[in-house]
Amino acid sequence: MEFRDFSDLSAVDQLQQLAASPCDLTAPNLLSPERFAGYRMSCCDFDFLYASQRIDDNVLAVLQELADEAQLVEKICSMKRGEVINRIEGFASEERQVLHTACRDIFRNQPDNQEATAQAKQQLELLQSFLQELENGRIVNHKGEPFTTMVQVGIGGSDLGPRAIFHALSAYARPNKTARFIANVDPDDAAAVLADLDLSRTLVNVVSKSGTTLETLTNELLVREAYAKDGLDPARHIIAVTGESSPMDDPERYLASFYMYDYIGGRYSATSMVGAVTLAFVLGIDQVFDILAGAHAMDMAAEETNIRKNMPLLMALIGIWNHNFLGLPTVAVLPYSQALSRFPAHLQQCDMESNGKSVTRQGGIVRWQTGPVVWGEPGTNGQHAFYQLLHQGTEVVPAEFIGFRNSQYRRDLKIKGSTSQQKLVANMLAQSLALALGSSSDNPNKYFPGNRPSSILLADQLTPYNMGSLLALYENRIAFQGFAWNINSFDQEGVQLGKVLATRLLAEIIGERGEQDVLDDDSPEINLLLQAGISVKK
Ligand code: G6Q
Repeated sequence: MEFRDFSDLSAVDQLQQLAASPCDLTAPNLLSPERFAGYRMSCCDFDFLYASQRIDDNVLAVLQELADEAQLVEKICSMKRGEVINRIEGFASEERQVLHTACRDIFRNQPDNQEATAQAKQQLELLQSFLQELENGRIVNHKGEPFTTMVQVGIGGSDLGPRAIFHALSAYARPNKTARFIANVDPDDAAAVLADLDLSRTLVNVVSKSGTTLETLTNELLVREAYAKDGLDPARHIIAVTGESSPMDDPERYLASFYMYDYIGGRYSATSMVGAVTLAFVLGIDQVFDILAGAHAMDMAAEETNIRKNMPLLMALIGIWNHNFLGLPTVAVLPYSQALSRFPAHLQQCDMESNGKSVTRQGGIVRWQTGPVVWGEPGTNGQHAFYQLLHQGTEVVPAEFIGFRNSQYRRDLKIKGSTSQQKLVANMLAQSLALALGSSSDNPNKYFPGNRPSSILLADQLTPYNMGSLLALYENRIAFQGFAWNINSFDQEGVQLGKVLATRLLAEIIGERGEQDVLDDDSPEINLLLQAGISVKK
């Protein structure tokens, strides 16, 4: 597969020229019914409405050229077949396949990668047997009672995706089943979760691909100690999800063990056992299959070469237009759904850890902007917080709204002629229009400039199936953008340095090194603090 520098693509020159005079959303009649009807596509239960982006047919045509020239669809297909694309040519790098899509490619006789899908199916079968044993009373607590809560202990990719999906779908939880999450090494995280738990009815799912993550191992010990204190045997309560032959790959220590594989990156692992175990415990296995089916459908949709029929590709290209050509440095993801309250946090990791890179696939320094800052909070809460800046601030922030026509619980009340769900959706649509159209006023303080881009993802209801599609929509979008920018979206070297320094500082705090060592140390960053008299010791 040929990876070319973004700035060498001829479409990039053309887009730069078009960006000199992009369409103005406040121009009279620009936002017409025809534009709304034309700049809209549907896929996997979602409508994507993009009339409020600063694009026109010319821009879309050149974005299509960019997609073709950079062979974005070919690249995603080859990723799914198992090409080793997690690498930097000529330099030590992870040198791995990227096969999270195989976890959900379980519905076809001829999956893209036979081996990875066979492993995914095998793990799903193991999970089904484990759930059956919980169901039929073969796995119970010491009093013969069923387990009601699963606590997932993990951090980063082993926490954010599963936690976001759990919150998104807890309306579908089976009776008397719930989940809690512990991630932070801050002891108060675990303490707060453990404070009100009946440990005897709780299973703990320790999730770590590497089996070496400080936070997770620490929290596992904290939990084990809590069981011991209550006179309970941790071996009857703790299960593990880890990489094959990791230090946690020790079935003796756990009630049950599941694998995830090295070709699944942490932040892309929500549809592997990393997410499936806790989600299946709470929701049941059928709902997990629905999540996988939605994700798989979106993976298939990502293979379409026409950008106007490929939702993740179109979103990726519009994102590139806003970021690289209109110069907008951030993206706000604004779900009008309380259930998606943790989804922006998951996307922050998935997007920024993937595309927050400055080195090309050939080890050169990029000469163009790569991943934007991603942030967001659920609406309407955000409206009462940071929307002031979105409407009248000096920073223009492209907004991605996500909303649903119906609520999940369908427990709603008509007040003043409308339900709360109708109010919610009306607010979302109104915000998008207000950002685009603005409003004139003689009072400068009440003037809204408008011409601020946004798009809307709209579905009937947040279900397991379309939660899966939504997850895969963003995963594929992130991969497409990384391919276009010629960066490796699948490693995370940038998180290492801070960890190394923290380990050295910790040694200092616990007094493993004498004063002399410190001054002779090859860690000038830490000596900076010490010589300035800044101490974290008590
Ligand atoms: C994600 C990253 C990172 C990882 C955590 C947890 O892509 O690799 O967030 O998921 O550091 O790692 P373990 O699962 O190995 O504990």
